[in-house]
Amino acid sequence: MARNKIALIGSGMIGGTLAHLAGLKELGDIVLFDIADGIPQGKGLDIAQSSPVEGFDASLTGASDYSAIEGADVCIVTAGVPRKPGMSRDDLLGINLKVMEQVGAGIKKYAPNAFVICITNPLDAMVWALQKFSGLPKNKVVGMAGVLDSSRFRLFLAEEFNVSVKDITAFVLGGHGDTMVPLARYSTVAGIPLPDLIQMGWTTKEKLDQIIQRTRDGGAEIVGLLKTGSAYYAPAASAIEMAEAYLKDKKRVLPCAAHLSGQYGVKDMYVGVPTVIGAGGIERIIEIDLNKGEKEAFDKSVAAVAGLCEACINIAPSLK
Ligand code: A3D
Repeated sequence: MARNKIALIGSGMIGGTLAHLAGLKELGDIVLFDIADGIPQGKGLDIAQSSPVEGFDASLTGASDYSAIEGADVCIVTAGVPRKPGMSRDDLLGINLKVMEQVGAGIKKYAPNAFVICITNPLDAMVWALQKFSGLPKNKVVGMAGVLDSSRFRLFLAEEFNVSVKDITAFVLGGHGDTMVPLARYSTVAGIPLPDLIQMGWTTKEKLDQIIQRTRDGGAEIVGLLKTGSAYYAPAASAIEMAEAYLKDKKRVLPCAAHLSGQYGVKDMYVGVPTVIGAGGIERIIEIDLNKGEKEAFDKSVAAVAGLCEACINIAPSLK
């Protein structure tokens, strides 16, 4: 059986890290693509030269022509610009929307059967536009945000409770980052929900609120430290988990920005919800009952995403 083919569209900080992780995990042969000629070729060659040391078999090539992604099984899109200190994700909309138009056309022509994972910000609006520009089935185009947001939440909770990150599950809904909606009653330490842990004296409501706020600001905290760009190790690891779930038909339950067609009362938008990812792409969207406070927070998040989609339509009316 031939190896899977993974196309990384955008070979910057996240793209290079994706290539390294996909190689280490032997997910398939990897093509790095970027408009900055030389970068994808150089990163591909560098990572390929680590393969004898690490002991993985994968071909790594770089290109600045879309024909190189032909027949890809998975495309992971990071093309565009990241934030600098003082910028919000939404400030990137105008530039990155144009990039999504080019990327969508490239995928439509050369990799129409791929599972497409978008990472470019502002995430929920960019993945929505990318699906429309590419014309690929909605269950095959998904945004990475929830896995990262919940991973950040899990880390901070593990540190607070002094337990392994492995034993923490976190449940987040809504748009990426600032409007993320963490569901404390579905977030647990080995099955014990966070509200119970407050009662057991493991933490306090105030501490938990601080952790939730730090999670929401997780991206900005790293932008503030790096000063020249945004996070890339954890975002890359998160997208690789989604790609692996698809390629290995693992039926993982992962929070993703998925296309909603009425679930949670939302139509034709991408918003973070729990999904099942397997060989069919997004195979299921898990719809849970929200209580009043959760519903209010979720609706606020949806309204923020809707505003961004409107802004996209103003720039590119064909998206309507
Ligand atoms: P960066 O290192 O700048 O890489 C982006 C790459 O895209 C560069 O190499 C550019 O040359 C390339 N590029 C620009 N325009 C095009 C184009 N038209 N076609 C092909 N390639 C192009 O950024 P990064 O890797 O750090 O971040 C990439 C994106 O991910 C940014 O939009 C970030 O805001 C976003 N991001 C999202 C998350 C989420 O959780 C959703 C987290 C972190 C970063």
